[in-house]
Amino acid sequence: PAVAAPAGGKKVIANLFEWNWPSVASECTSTLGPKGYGYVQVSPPQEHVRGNQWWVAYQPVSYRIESRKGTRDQFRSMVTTCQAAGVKVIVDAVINHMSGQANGGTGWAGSSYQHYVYPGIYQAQDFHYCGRNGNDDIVNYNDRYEVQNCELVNLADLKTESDYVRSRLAAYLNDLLSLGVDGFRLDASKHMPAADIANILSRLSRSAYIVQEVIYGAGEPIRPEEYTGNGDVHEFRYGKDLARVFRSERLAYLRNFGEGWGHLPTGRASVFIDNHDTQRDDGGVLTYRDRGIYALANAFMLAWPYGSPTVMSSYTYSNRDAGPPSDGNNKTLNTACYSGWECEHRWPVIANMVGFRNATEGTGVSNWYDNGYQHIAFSRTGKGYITINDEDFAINGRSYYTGLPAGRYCDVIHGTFSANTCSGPVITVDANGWFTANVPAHDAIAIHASARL
Ligand code: LM2
Repeated sequence: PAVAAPAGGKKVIANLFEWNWPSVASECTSTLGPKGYGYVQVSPPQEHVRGNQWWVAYQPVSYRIESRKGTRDQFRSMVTTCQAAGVKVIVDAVINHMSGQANGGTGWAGSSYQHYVYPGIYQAQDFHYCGRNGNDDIVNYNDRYEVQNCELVNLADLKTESDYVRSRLAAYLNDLLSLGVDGFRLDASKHMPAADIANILSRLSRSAYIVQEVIYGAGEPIRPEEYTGNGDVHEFRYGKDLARVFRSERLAYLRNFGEGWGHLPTGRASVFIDNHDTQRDDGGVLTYRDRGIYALANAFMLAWPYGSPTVMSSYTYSNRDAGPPSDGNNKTLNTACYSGWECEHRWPVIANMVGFRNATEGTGVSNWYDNGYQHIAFSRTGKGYITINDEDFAINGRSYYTGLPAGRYCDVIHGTFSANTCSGPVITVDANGWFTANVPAHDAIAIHASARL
């Protein structure tokens, strides 16, 4: 049985892309728990092909929990540590395919493999051979059969309609559940029929949070909506549309962002500004390289009540294929934030807005304001208020109606609230629910009920 994110509670996911297990564990304790993140998403934990590219993780050769990111024991201990810090763990599960190397070899943990033979796990009969395009690769995304029966970049495509393959995949997921994990991001879900995923999930030993990767493509026959019966679905239009709005349109257009733009139902949408694929392969999206505007876009995502947000956390790269900082044997090094790793989830604006999301959970939007262009503001009714000024000029001396109880609130965009003190500016809401403040160009102010002095 699968369930979506539980109502209420802390729902923000931090995607610690390619972090090793000891580093994930210490981040849960030092930062993710204290800042209010509800989940950490980790990169694929199973044995994979060797190499220093990040994408070796997406080429499984066995389901041993042993990878460049750590051993089974380190993984188990990471899960326990994160949960003790109040952070649930979501695993990126690669279940559509195995490796794509034309020649076999030896995996990270020592398992030998051939392209369609993974001894003791899968044999040639367990894979699809679609008989198209000369090499069985997917070419035409307008053809449902091809997308679900041919190979994604030569990756050996599992026959997910077969009872044996389903049971083997469920055994892998159940092993992860036995190690305590709380949910799965199902990689390449679009390449598996929704009914196959439903069958695999029906074999799970307990409920788990499910998010499926189904990349929206205009006019394509396979649609994200087909998968909502299984759990949440990544809404790829969100980050693309938001980037366009920030780069070349108007923030004023965001007043009905989400379902009003034709995106998935809010209760099923998993949203993000960028992920590990789009930051590399989709020139349009905002990424850590956009710095202040990236922080503002994340602040909007965390303030706006649509979908379940994921905050991306990247390592620094210039070459698309380059793996994370690692030792001479391609073992991933411990994370050093701001030195080879971007750690967007720690940026003060982003980390503090997680607290805003938690404080305003379950409330709607009211008091929308826009100037027709790049200045917007809105309340999360009774609990919070944000104004974002993405104009090239400061907006000074304006008054904002928040509807919040009178009081002194920490501006969490410029200060951190802790132990009842604010390290930045304090915003005073008067008895009628108004405050007056200056907002610099490309900046914001945000206040909420859990950061009130
Ligand atoms: C995904 N979602 O559906 C992941 O989010 C994405 O990152 C994965 O691609 C993909 N599906 C497969 O799990 C990455 C990466 C590719 C890489 C594959 C497999 O973006 O570049 O492909 O993982 O490691 C690489 C080579 C490719 C080669 C393939 C097989 O780039 O040229 O194909 O390995 O050897 C011949």
